[in-house]
Amino acid sequence: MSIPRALSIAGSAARGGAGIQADLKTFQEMDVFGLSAITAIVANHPRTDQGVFPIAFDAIEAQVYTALRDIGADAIKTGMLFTEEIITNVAKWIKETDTPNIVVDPVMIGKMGSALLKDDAIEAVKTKLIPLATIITPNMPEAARLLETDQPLHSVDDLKQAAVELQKLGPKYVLVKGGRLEGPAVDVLFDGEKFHMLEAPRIDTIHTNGAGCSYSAAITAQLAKGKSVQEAVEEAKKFITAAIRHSIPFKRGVGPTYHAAYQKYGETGVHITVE
Ligand code: PXL
Repeated sequence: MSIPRALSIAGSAARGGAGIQADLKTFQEMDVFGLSAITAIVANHPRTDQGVFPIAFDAIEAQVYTALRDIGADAIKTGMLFTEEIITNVAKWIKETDTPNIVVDPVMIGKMGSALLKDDAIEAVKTKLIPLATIITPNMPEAARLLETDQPLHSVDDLKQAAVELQKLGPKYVLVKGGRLEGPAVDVLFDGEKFHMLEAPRIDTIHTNGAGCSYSAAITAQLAKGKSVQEAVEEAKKFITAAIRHSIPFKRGVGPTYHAAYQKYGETGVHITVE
């Protein structure tokens, strides 16, 4: 017997809702065999207040090498890569594999405020990693940052324009996520020709820690299963909308989304239009 496999190269989030933890929970929900390579640990030290603990480069290389050599991957997702050295090498490793589906989530700042990417590493994301991507999944601030514009994105039209510009960096598809829009949460998927608008109702909650990670992990899982990019994004949007609808406050700060929600409760609030 065989099942689809997905490798996440990302940070470990001790709070359990984002990063590698979100990715593996999402892969499991979708019956995809999850593999991980941890680049850094995100957790707050109670005395020093240190928030990011990088992993030695050799340990990152060992994880990627072992995962791909012993198990293999039908899709690879990148999340928190943190440094230029890691980005450059992840790009090299991706080029060396025959994995057909590459999802690049260009994470920069966590919902709890952690810096997940060094400022001097953004250029490497743009020039080395994004050109290899099947799909990139920036949110609105990340899209603006990648485009080096001081103009924040406000409207669905801004998202569409950003998607067109970002596609020029070389990924096959761009998904600009409209989680920070006013009104419904509309995401724009652009394939170089058509726009797919995925609309979900705005859910009134602050508890969305790891929503971006989980959304792109769901896309990764669906691609690993052989779905088209459009199908993968549609299923993932339903998954993350349900997960946000049923998100969990827990004890302190921004709570996580609930990864089991889509399986348990389904989701009928997502609507798609094509232009
Ligand atoms: O959601 C972005 C994110 C990605 N990766 C790690 C994180 C976070 C947010 O907290 O901790 C490791």
